Amino acid sequence: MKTLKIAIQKSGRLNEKSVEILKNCGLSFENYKSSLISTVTNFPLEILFLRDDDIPEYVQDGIADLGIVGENVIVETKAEVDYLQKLGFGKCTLKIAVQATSNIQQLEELNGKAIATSYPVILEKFLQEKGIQSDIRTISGSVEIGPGLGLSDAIFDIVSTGGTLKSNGLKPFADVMQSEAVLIGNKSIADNPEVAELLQRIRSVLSAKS
Ligand code: PRT
Ligand code: ZN
Repeated sequence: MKTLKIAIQKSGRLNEKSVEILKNCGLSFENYKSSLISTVTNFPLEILFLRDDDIPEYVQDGIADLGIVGENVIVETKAEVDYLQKLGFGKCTLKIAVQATSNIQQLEELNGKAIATSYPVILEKFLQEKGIQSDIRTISGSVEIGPGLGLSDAIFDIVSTGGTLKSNGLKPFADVMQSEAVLIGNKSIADNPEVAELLQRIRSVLSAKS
């Protein structure tokens, strides 16, 4: 029997809930400490602890068979993987935001404007669909400070409570994408009986919760 591998986030917003759902499936393993791989003692499964950004590609390339990651990261990395199950945590919305004092009203007003983001692929697809041409500035983090410093006219980022936007003098302008954590699989593992067993356990954990 082949030992499956599942990639989950090493640390960050999705780690705790990812570990929790696997434990609730009856799997015994140690959470990430310093080893990047943990062996499940009562199921043919190894857990790989990775940066979330790397998870879709690892699953696409078959280095991991399964993964738990935010939909936003899957779309942004353009990875070709199967979406097996939405997991109900890590919920957020990717939004375009502008300065709270801005009187911008229509999407068309973003034509020619600079938008700072860490998610250029998702943003570009949205703007293209709307026929808008903006100057997308890709930066790796803290995009919220851009407008205040005059670096960009708007930002495109993940929002959950909206507190970060507010404390940086920004307001939401347009919702682009909803996201939550999902279980993804490599394209070639659909018929694997252990995957089917794990998926069934995850689904019963989720339905017991709702
Ligand atoms: O180290 P690694 O690369 O693995 O982690 P990371 O720092 O890239 O990601 P992490 O742990 O911050 O987020 C992992 C995933 O959680 C994201 O890809 C989303 O799918 C999901 N998620 C859910 C969020 C949020 N909610 C969220 N609020 N990711 C980020 N945020 C940020 C947001 O951008 C803002 O800056 O949290 C800040 C607070 O948000 P507010 O609106 O509540 O103020
Ligand atoms: Zn990341």
